[in-house]
Amino acid sequence: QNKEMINRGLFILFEGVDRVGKSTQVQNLVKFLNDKQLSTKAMRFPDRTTPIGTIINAYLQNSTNMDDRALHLLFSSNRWEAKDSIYQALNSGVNLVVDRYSYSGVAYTAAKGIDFDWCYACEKGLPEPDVIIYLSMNSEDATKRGDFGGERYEKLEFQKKIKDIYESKLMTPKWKVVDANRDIETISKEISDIVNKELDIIKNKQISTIS
Ligand code: NYM
Ligand code: MG
Repeated sequence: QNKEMINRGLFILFEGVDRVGKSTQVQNLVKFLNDKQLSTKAMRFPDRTTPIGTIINAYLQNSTNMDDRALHLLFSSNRWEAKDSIYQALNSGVNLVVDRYSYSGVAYTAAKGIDFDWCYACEKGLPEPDVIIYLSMNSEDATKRGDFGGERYEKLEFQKKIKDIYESKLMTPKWKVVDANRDIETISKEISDIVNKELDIIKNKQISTIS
């Protein structure tokens, strides 16, 4: 088949604080798109399966400590090391549904009081998502959800700071804000409607980079 005839894949990103239901919605959207015969893969950051991801995982599970900036750069490296496979998937027509990316990186480190622009700088040049879906929920409700509190960062006061950085410094009019405090099917339906609209608009645009 002629290469020009393949539409590139869409880069769809889910962002939000811990326990808002991103992973569930990623799974549901991947299934929705594959059921429509649109080849789609899930991806997540941090990718804990690489050597860099192993170090990040040890930190998140509280078994090692690390300088905040050193850790930030590892999270960023963990995206840079995935860059080629992101382009490869998109250019071969595979949609990617991604659970966290650069915006998590900036929000979580800046919430520690580290300069926002410093945090953002190492993300510049990475492939940019076409669609960003931000799952929004009140921090008190999110922290009451099952499994919350097991990993580092899962503390109410810190979660509120992260939410504030997402919503006051990272969010642009392009972000799709979805109310995550509803039942799973209602949320999935709203998300699949959003993505259906974007599929047609975006498929002929070049992949841009974070700037
Ligand atoms: N996290 C995630 C960061 O601090 N920086 C990053 O760049 C990324 C991608 O890792 N609490 C944090 C957010 C989460 C934690 O992610 C693990 P998850 O989605 O819970 O596996
Ligand atoms: Mg988590």
